Amino acid sequence: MKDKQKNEKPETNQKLDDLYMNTEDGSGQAMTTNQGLKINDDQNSLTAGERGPTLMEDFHFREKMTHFDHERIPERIVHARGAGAHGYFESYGDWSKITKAGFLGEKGKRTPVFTRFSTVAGFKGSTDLARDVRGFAVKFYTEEGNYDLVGNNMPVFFIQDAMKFPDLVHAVKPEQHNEIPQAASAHDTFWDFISLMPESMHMIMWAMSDRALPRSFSMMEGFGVHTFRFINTEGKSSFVKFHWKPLAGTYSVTWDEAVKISGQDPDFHRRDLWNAIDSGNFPEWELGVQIVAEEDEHKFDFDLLDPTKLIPEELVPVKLIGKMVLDANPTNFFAETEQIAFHPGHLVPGIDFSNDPLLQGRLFSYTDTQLSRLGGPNFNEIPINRPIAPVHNNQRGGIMRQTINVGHTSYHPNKIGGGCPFQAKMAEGGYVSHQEKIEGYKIRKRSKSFMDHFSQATLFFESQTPVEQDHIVEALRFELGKVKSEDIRERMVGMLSYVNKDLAKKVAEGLGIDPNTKPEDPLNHSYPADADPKDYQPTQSNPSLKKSEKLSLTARPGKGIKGRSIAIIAGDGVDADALEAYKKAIEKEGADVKIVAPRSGAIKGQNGELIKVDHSLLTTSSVMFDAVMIPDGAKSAEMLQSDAGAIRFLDESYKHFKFIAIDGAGKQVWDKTYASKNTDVKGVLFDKNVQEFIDSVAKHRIWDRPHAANIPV
Ligand code: HDE
Repeated sequence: MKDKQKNEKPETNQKLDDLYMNTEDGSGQAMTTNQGLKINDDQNSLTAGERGPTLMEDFHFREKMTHFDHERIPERIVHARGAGAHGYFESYGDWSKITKAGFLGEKGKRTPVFTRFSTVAGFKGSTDLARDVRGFAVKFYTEEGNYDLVGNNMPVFFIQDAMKFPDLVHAVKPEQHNEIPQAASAHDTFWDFISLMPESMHMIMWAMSDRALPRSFSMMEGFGVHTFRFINTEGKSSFVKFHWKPLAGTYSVTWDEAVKISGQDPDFHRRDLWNAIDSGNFPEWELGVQIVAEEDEHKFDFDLLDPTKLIPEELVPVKLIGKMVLDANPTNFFAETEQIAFHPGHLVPGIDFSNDPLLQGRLFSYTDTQLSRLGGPNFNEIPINRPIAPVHNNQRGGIMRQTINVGHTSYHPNKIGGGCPFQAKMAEGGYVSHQEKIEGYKIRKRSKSFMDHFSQATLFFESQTPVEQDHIVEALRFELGKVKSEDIRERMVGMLSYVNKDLAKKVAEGLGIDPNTKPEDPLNHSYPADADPKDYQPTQSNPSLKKSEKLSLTARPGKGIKGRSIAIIAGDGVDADALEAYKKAIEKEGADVKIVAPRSGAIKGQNGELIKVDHSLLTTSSVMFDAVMIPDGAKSAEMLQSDAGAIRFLDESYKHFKFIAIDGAGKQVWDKTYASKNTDVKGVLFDKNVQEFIDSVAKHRIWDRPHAANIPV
């Protein structure tokens, strides 16, 4: 791997080459001021006498301190915490029959991308493992200009109209009086708002499911959420929904792990992405599309323009059209990941909007927010944001303008400048918005076709496996358990009873409220002052599809164990050959192995070999790993069985449904655990070969462990 920190010129793609022009490398160079003056003393201020005051003329001190004082920019109002990487997108074919987008027009065509993943509610320094939606934003640097697919890891949204976005965000962010809690929806204002907005119920099911706790960015799906339009080379339009499908499969962690990971390593996802790329295990997703012909727009029992609805894959299959590979870490977090500015309105010919009212509102918000976040209208000139396609127009000036526009004219039409820059004909790549006939009154009113708020919430819940359903119940018990207001809890139980009676009953039991709590009347509080509330109450269609198996995380297993992390716990006297063979076999499959021992530094193998320790039992814990292994070695087992950290590691792994491999004398360590007291122990492999362990880890977790919840760690 190239070490980009040393500023070697990366060769991977055109965008990285473009960024290289703006890099700076101080190695072997003298330190200078921002004016290029060589600095002789960077340690001491210029003072009047040895013990006297600092002088105003100390230009070096002033420059250094002033720059430092202004180092921060406002964090994103939502999606503040994120991590990103460079890579490429490769088209699987020539898709010009459905879209004329050039980057999808040729088999094997590669386009550079930068992808940023994020949580939504937490501040920039919050934990990666908050229960939250994840942002999944991809900037394609195409030859026809930048195309941004700014999606989430859930295919629907909380609200139907952008007008409600500031309310939603104010409700979920820390409460305004005391700025508590951080990166958590488990508080009164969020659930107060939600309990009055039945349209949020489908998204609530997703947000309370395991989707909100991904194991890794590389193990989550991405969705464009809104319905967009594709326009083909003949100008024919169809509706399209975008999907990203991870090749590693879709996997999550449990809530108990998430809470513990947040303490152990709040950078868990960020580090995982960085390490995977650094070690050459590049994360990959396939881009999928669901295409709906224009004439089929009204054939569904929901409205395609309603962002609280998805198109079940059983109704319209996902067609895979390309692959994204993230293969280069950023060189500098601030310059790239922080300064990147996405916008769902950054389009290329062949892609257009639908009239989804949430999407329409987003089209205003994303440029607007950059004006305060990045300080002015020239943020498109920041290296990570500038297209690889040439930029020519008559926009001029503004704070921090970088481009030096030549010539006399900055208007159109002109003759002095030869009419340039000229407008491009459609055939030359000029963007033409799709013509759509619109007739109607200017009104503020939600369409009746948007009013079925529960059918898909029910579909989602009933399509989950029993384990996934239990997790939703537990999540709601936790979240609403943190809500102080009894009224809000009751309203929520009432609302949930429309999704699934059993779900509402179980949540009510956990909260200690009457499971027969009646839903509030009216249920929906989101209507105009002069409206009749009855006109805004949810309707219930009777969709033909009762179950959509693709909505379960289990529907998309990955192949193998690429991207997983495995702990081998060992002490002095371990069977070094066996340990080494195990490690090699696992690493060959693209997983990461760490040697964990009672102390840092190194341990000694049976025959005195030195084995480097990656973590002591103090600096890591089971929640950082997907599975654990204890190798043979009598002395090693003796050392580990008296180490509480090792015993807890095994018990906690068992509690979190992880596979455990125990070889030879390692059994003595296992026998010290709480877990070993169970008669019916599942997913613990005694003296099995490494392949069996690898095949088990590929299944991620063994959910069939009835006693797991009782392990007291
Ligand atoms: Fe965003 N959103 N959003 N959003 N969004 C932002 O833009 C907004 C929505 C999404 O990594 C902001 O540059 C409105 C849906 C991602 O930099 C802001 C509405 C989806 C990111 C904004 C929505 C998203 C953002 C804050 C409702 C999934 C992070 C900083 C109408 C399809 C991008 C910024 C990154 C960021 C507005 C709803 C995805 C304020 C008004 C739905 C992934 O402009």
